[in-house]
Amino acid sequence: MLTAFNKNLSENPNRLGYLYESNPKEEMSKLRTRFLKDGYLFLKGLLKKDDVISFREWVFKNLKNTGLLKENIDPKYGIVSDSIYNNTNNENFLQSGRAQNSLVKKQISLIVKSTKYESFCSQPLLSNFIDEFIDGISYLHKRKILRHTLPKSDNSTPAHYDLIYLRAGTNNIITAWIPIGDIDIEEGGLMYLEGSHTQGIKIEKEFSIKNANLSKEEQINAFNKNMTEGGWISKDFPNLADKFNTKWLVTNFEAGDILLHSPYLIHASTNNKSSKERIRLSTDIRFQNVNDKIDIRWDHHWHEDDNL
Ligand SMILES: O=C(O)CCC(=O)C(=O)O
Repeated sequence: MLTAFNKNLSENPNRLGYLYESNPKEEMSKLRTRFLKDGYLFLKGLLKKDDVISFREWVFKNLKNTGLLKENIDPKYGIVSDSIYNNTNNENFLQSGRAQNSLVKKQISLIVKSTKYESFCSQPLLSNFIDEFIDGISYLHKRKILRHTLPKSDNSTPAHYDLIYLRAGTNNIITAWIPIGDIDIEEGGLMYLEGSHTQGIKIEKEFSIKNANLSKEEQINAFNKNMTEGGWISKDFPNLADKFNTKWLVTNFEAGDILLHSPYLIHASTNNKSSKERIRLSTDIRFQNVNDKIDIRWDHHWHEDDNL
């Protein structure tokens, strides 16, 4: 059963579907056309499975002494320790679904700045693909988000589209969401609201009309007075699918898979209900053509108190 924010997404099977798999070796023109039509590409096995697993292992090894992981189990499995729930500041925990204890936060802020993470995110298999896909030289935004979503958390990512947070640059942004290890459907990987990039364009137009009287600085602010809390579109996912008469698209992710999405596509995630008590590890990073206008607010390292 898929749940998020106390709603059951599995209740109406007509509102759920699977992501369409693309082969990264398909002709680039076909992949570009599919991205424009669907607002996303689910690239099966773009990265080498072993490289992804070994990066996962490295991340969890560096979180070993924080109390996050169950002891006496190889850290690469990312099995959560029960004690983390006791050490967690509940309010923040509920907001993010991520451990908020200071050791974990400190360690993650170091990992985010590491050469290993930088090179994982800019590895040639991905950067060459993006360069070819945009037919130019890609730029990777420095603010790269590394998420570890805990099982048994009531929280997940509310529905939103990315441009809300990136309004001060080009709208030709491509987000890459990378599962760092396998993420089964019930472990709450990313999901897309089918066809919603067209809605995202409309919603953003409405916001720009509402925001027109605000200062330039407020207009680009995802948290200005016209936005909902956190810049989210909704926390009621079944209702959103009904409203737009569409489906949430989910899948079982394997290490090596990658999602690419348009900055207007509405996406979210469900609760991590891992029966293996496995932490959902992923990163989401943003690319654009280096020639296009860059939102300089993204020129810093992400950290756990970054509001994203
Ligand atoms: O991983 C998540 O739960 C959210 C990721 C996200 O919002 C994104 O990739 O843009």
